[in-house]
Amino acid sequence: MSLINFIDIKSLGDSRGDLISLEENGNIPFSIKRVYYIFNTEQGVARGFHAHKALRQVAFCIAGQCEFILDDGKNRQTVLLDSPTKGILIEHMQWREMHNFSEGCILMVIASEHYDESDYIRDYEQFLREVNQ
Ligand code: T46
Repeated sequence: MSLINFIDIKSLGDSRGDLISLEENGNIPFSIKRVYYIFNTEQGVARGFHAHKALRQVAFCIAGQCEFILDDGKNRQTVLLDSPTKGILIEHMQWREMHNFSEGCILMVIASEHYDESDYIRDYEQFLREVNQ
């Protein structure tokens, strides 16, 4: 079973350029509580290395590209995010890592919940225990 669920967004572009619209419970499959973006990532830096107990998210590279690793405790898959029209759905209890950020990468994330540090599992062994129980 693939861990990678792409969210393909149709651009509403015309001869003037492109336009992407994101709507909760529409092309984003949950109610949106938060949006954040990651930029100015130094070359060679990797981020993530955690799972969330409940949070669901959709991630897009709206500029540049980066690689996501998703891991459900049994399988691990890598995907390249390289288009503002191509998002991935990151479900709860999926370990994620982000690698190989290009220069100028802007990673935008749409989240189903407000920020809550207690929702994070930042230890991989703890994640394996919880996801496999
Ligand atoms: C995720 C991946 C894709 C906040 O205060 N509010 C926020 O909404 C967020 C997202 C972070 N923070 C604080 C917590 C840390 O002190 O910002 C700092 C950096 O966060 P973190 O180290 O968790 O960043 P990443 O890039 O490892 O992970 C982030 C998200 O936290 C996470 O939910 O799924 O991007």
